[in-house]
Amino acid sequence: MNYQTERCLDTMNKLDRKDANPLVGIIMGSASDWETMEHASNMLTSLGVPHETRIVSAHRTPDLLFEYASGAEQRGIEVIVAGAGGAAHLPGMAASKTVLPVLGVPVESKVLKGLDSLLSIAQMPGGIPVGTLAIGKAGAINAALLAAAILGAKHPAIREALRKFRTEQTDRVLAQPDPSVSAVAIPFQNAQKGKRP
Ligand code: RP5
Repeated sequence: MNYQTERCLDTMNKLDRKDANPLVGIIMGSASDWETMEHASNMLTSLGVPHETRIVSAHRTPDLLFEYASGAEQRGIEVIVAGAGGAAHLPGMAASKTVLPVLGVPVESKVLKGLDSLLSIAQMPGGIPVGTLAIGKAGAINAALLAAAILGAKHPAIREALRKFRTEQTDRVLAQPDPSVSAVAIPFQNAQKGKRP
């Protein structure tokens, strides 16, 4: 392990979240990606999927990226979720160093609104796949759900947690079939609190 990798691992051990025996590794290129990637972490938590979250940058800590991706399988990680923005090489480079499934989340960049991230992640050359999700929060949530679906083939409890999530989601929609009811109800509640509708 070289000096750069050692220093990053040392810092991360102090800062990062890690469940016991994580099955999913959520990595992201920068702390600024957390606003997006926390939605993946929250969804995995609500499904009871043990996971870890780490900053691993393809550009700023390339040696750490190689170390993380090549060692993930041996540590018991079964799916990697990688979020990055701009020239988003992290998911593709991670995928090139492991045979684990890698799910890429394009983070919404300031200048190009995440279109750059999306194309960087989706347009992998044949031979190294990255499962690419939507830009931003929706993509982060769906990456967690897709990771759970993959894990569900081997872990029955995760499959059942996913089934329960889907049932509850459907029930919530069916319980509120008329949008005009909630559209009226919300301004009314605000009026009760003295707010303008
Ligand atoms: C990428 O560059 C990161 O994934 C992030 O989305 C983007 C900007 O990073 P910061 O300049 O905010 O650290 O590597």
